[in-house]
Amino acid sequence: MMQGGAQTPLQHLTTLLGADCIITEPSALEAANVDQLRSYRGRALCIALPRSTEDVARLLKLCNALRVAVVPQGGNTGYCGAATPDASGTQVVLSLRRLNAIRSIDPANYSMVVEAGCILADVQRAAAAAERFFPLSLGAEGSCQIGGNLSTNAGGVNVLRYGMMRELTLGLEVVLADGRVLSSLTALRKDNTGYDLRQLFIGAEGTLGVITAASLKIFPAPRASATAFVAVPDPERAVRLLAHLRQASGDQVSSFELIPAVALELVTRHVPGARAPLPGGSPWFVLCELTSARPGEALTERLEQALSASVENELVTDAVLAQSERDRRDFWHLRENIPHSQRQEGASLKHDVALPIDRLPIFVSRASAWLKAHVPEGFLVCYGHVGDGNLHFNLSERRGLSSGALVTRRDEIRRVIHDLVRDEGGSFSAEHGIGQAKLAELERYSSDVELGLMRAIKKTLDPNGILNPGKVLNVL
Ligand code: FAD
Ligand code: 2HG
Ligand code: ZN
Repeated sequence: MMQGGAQTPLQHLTTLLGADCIITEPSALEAANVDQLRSYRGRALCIALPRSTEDVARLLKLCNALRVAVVPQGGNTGYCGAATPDASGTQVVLSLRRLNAIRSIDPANYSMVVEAGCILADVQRAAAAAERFFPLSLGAEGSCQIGGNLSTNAGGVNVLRYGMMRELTLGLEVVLADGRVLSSLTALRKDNTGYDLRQLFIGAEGTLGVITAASLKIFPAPRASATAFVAVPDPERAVRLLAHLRQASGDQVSSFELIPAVALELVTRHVPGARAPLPGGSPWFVLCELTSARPGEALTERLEQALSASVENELVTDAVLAQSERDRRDFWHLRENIPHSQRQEGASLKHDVALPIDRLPIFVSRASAWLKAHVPEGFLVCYGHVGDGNLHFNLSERRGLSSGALVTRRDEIRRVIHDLVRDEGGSFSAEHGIGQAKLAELERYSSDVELGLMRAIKKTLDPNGILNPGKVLNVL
């Protein structure tokens, strides 16, 4: 008890939810206090583990009254420090991992309602068990949560065909800062009843409300696929190959990932058993996949034909098609292990950028030329979801340098790269969000009108600034 009998915020929270919903155990707090890249470290007051939407509503109402900040945290796999508390020791980390029910699945309407604490892979499995497909797919799918996917508007490897999390969402249940519940778990495809409020919360990184459940689109399950690992001379030919494959396949391309030789080299060096599917020599590769819901569709033949024509047109220099599910998995294993291998290699800088696809090659060539001339401390590992114009334009520190040589130049390098992105009509934040890593970038690259509207929305929905303060937006 505090002097005079007043309760501390921790005591208030424990009284409200019960001791089994408030964690203060140091090892649990340690995991929540640090982001997965270990770039940010904070100190949480506690972790709150509510059991229901009503618990979340009561918690936020109390925190709003006490002016206690709340930091929602999903699987803590994000890249921008968006789920990390500050160092004050006063912020509550709110985990929805107990809200992990698949509430309903409606195969006839191609929709499902899931709670925000569901792990993404569990949602994919639930859809598959109903002979449907939930297409969001990314390297962290075994630990990230739907609430985090929604709040970062996650992308991944199937965006080209199915869209980002925003496009996959039909409705949301959200608890507002004052504890009111906005419940709109509709399964409607058409609904023009005023402003589309759900879109405000998608990609808001927990700064406007806490998402407790979502109504999601599901799709016919893929029943045929064809996957190829393709050598291309440069990104320009990769972009032209994509255009050709979309037309030649009747728009059945679901993934189209660009992989540079240097990334393949990192993976084969750092991941035991990984091996390159094609002989060396090519500077760039593409991993592409066609899928169809129609069983027995001749996708392999279609892909083979399209790739042969592309060899003749000099878009492609070599290609290998997966002959089995094992081959297919091995190809994807290489792609999915790039982030891990880059991490094993040492310090790195990440730039998650999006370009209009026709400007992507010129951006790569301008930015690479600048790096070559000005950044001897690092080498480029530029890969990504080229099918939707998203590049991970990352750098790794060269070996043998004094540790930190690259990272100390982070801001300067980032400025040049992001300015080049802007010059080519692109975005400095494609799929990983803003968090606390890119606040200054948002201010630099947004107009006064955009920033003014964002701040007005924040003030309206969270007038006391309790929801994930210091993330996305500096509120003046
Ligand atoms: P967290 O990191 O815990 O939180 C992210 C943000 O969401 C924070 O602002 C947090 O406050 C907020 N939040 C979490 N839950 C809620 C909620 N219920 N209500 C309101 N706000 C909430 N991302 C991609 O887009 N595409 C990729 O291909 C991709 N690949 C990755 C590969 C690897 C190996 C790793 C480690 C990460 C990858 N990511 C990728 C990044 C990350 O996995 C995604 O951003 C993911 O969507 C984050 O989910 P999470 O549950 O871990 O969220
Ligand atoms: C991916 O596409 C992820 O693999 C991670 O978005 C990107 O580590 C990165 O920079
Ligand atoms: Zn990515």
